[in-house]
Amino acid sequence: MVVMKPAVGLILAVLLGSSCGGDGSGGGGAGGMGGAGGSNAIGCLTDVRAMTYAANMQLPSKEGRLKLVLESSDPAPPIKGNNNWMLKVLDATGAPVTGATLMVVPKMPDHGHGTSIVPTITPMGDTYRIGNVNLFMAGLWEVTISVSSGMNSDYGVFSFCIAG
Ligand SMILES: [Cu+2]
Repeated sequence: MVVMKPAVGLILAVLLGSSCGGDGSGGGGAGGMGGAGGSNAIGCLTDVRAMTYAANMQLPSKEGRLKLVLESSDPAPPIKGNNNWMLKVLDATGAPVTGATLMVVPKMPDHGHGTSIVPTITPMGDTYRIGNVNLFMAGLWEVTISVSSGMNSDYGVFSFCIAG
């Protein structure tokens, strides 16, 4: 049983300043964090990589050993900013996998950056609470969830188009 220590980075400004310039779709560039009223064009609305959020959405892991069940997102669907997810992990027989070590890494594949805020993992019975899923800008995010538990080690990627 491993409980990861909450580790919240506060250097988001550094990240914002150094990355994120690549897509050319927005006029705002790196300063966009505070601009809640901005009218960023969301280029991912019809992106085939983006999944449609639904409570209890299921994702087979890459090697097919596990199933990741996103029971809920708060807020729902995921928004620009901090999100808290409830995730259940099922094994090949459909039984909940408890006591696993999870690693959750959000990234924007088209911008080549992640986030300095490390999501927190809190086991809650059969479910894991993933706090601080910090999707800090509009666009396509890929959230890789790696699970290791005994013999099972696998991962899945949830992809969402985050509105501005
Ligand atoms: Cu970005």
